[in-house]
Amino acid sequence: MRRNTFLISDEFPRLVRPSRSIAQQIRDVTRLHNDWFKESIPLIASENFMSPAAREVMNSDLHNRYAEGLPGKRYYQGNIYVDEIESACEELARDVFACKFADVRSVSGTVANLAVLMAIAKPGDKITAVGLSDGGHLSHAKMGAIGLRGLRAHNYPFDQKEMNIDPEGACRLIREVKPKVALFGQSVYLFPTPLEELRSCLDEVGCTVWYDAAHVLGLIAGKRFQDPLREGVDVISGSTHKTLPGPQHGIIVSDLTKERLELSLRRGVFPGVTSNHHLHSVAALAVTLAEAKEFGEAYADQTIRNAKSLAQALFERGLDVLCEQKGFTESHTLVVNVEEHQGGAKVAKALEDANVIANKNLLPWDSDPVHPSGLRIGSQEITRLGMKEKDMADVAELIARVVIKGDSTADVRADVREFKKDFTKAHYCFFEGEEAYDYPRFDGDI
Ligand code: DSN
Repeated sequence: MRRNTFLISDEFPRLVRPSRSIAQQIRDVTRLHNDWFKESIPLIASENFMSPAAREVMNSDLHNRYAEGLPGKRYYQGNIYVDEIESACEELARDVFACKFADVRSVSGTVANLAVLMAIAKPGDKITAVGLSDGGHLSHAKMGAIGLRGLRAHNYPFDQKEMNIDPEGACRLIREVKPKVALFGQSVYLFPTPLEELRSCLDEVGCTVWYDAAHVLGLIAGKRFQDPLREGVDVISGSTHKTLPGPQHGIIVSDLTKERLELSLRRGVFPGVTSNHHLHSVAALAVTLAEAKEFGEAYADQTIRNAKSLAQALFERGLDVLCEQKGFTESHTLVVNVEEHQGGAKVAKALEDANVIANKNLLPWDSDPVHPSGLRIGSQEITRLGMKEKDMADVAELIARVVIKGDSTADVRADVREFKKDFTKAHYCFFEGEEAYDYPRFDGDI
């Protein structure tokens, strides 16, 4: 059975095979993983798959090279084509996000956040952010990047019914704390941040307004959800592999509304928090941004429509999907309170057993991160696999059979496999219709 491959001994916490056989087994297990996802319904709100064209450049010699610095100002030779690719990637990012500045060298979203923190704040400064249980990200918390930079964090009051920052309370906090930086953005992101409502108090305090768009970057690229740079934000950071279906990488964009911002952001990224910046990922990001220009609006539209339809279909089957009165969501994410069905951890595990991959999540009233009451679901990856509103009823039924009806997970798994056969190809990209999860395989064993 794929769930226990005996790669590591149960008795001794170390590898138990000769190296050649371990390498072979790693190949086998990796292939099992790929095959498993092909037969599963992927609903993790922070994941996606790269397009065939992005995958091709990702699997290139660029991966083997170094290119510290900026195009034309490198510390290494061998960067003639790298410079072209990186310059094109920056230009595409400026175009897609309609802004003056883009840096595409952060190797992840959290690294991009660290770079922004290096650029716009000093140890001891105050920052306001969304709290973890309200959907804030680890890097926005004391235990993450904000703490590492030595900042003092204050969390906005959160309206649990609206599943959003309480604008009046947030304005009061901002006026009282007078932060150097006001940070927005969430990992459970159902509705746009009320930036317009916060604008006068942010202007009054004069803080730098920073928006972590990781979860909704692909929606913003598709001109949906919200337009932070036009709503008073100075800097956007993000990972590039959630709703934006690119490589695991990071990005920073800005309209350079504050003095010296360009230089500080550049220095924050390099030499601040990166040396080499994963050139294969920059190429894959460039291809992804080119695809976002062409297909981004249709993809973002369908992603949001699917999230709403899936939420409605789950709600109709008796699940406690949050924010029914507000149409459940305006993003790719929906959240279900599964406390009465044994909680998020058990429900997510049972769904995994049925090849439905989603994750447990803290809800604003939870305190135990190991046993939260929420289940977070994202519609972006299934949208890229070609699912539409009508398919959401099938997905909801498969989920409800596990969570509500208590059907055997083996039975549901068999039905998920059958259902998924129609959804294995990539959409909203160049080479549309190519297999989504196929990777090169060599013949023969190691
Ligand atoms: N914590 C990740 C998530 O939202 O799943 C993002 O880094």
